[in-house]
Amino acid sequence: MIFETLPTTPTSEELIDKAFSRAARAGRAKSGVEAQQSMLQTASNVLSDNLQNVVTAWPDFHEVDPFYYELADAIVEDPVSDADATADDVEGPEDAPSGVDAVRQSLSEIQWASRKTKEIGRDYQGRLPNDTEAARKIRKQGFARLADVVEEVSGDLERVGEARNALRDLPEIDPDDPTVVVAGYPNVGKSSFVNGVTRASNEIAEYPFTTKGVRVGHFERDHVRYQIVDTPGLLDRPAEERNDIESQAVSALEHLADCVLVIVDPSGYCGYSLDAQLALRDSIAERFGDVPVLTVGNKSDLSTDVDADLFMSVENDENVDETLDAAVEAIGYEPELPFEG
Ligand SMILES: Nc1nc2c(ncn2[C@@H]2O[C@H](COP(=O)(O)OP(=O)(O)O)[C@@H](O)[C@H]2O)c(=O)[nH]1
Ligand SMILES: [Mg+2]
Repeated sequence: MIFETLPTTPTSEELIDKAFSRAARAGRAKSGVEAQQSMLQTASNVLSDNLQNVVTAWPDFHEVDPFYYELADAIVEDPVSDADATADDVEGPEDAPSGVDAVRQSLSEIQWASRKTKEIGRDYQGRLPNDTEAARKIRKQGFARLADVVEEVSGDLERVGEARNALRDLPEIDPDDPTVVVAGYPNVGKSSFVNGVTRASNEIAEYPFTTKGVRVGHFERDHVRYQIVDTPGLLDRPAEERNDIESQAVSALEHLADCVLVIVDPSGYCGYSLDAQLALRDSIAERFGDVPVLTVGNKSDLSTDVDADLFMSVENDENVDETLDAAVEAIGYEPELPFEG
């Protein structure tokens, strides 16, 4: 997973502490003006390198799969408008970037700070006089400038750190693997179905970005690994009831899905009218465009009174594998064989 390897982002205080304590150690190894020179060089190198490392740890968002891009955009919290606002902060909240754009902007600020700390180091080294006391004074001024620059991006480091924490907890999902997305109103049997077909592999991972968490599991057919995604809180009610983050997560699912199974419960035991369930099915079919959408009537042990593509009873393990087969067939995935062609 692309965000899994993102290292912890240091805070501005951690960076400054690290740089100045390394500088002090470097200074102790020398004496006179040379000690001051060495301190400036060490502090500026440590800051510049560590700031640069924060930036280069991130993937280029232009090359990130659209599924992950949308997801990252949904997960990354928008900056709180007045969190690090200062008197000369003229940007209104309506101009402030959100989601991935906010992270990208923060990364470019951190990039700026990396260049700036290098520059300051060179600049102050060039200004060191031959007198030790005078040199110490200049070195201190240099340190103050370095600390100012790092503090200026403290909000950016924080934002990038929060984004990293949110993103690295995403479970393994491969946007290139063929994927079945399971939709339908609550209590129709989505989780029972997903649990049933992935039980053997026992690999369900929660996606922690809605209150309920999207769950991702896997199954195999003809040596091909398929992903199956349960979507509580997302594709389980009308679109107009979704908040912004949820709508965006649905956009991410559109990039991911190769087949959507809309589970309906004609028995009505789920507590939702069949009309409402079919309306949800229609809106999903429209939203997912070219992706095949199959209507699956579950709880066939209770009722089959609906116009569906398939019927199953997860409870009685009837037609469950066949339903999965139908999804696999609808996907029609042809693995690329490297020795063909
Ligand atoms: N009678 C019957 N009950 C089922 C069937 N499948 C699931 N259920 C029950 O329906 C309820 C809701 O199932 P669940 O999987 O949690 O639904 P979800 O909210 O769509 O994930 C549970 O009590 C299940 O035991 C079925 O085929 N027949
Ligand atoms: Mg469920």
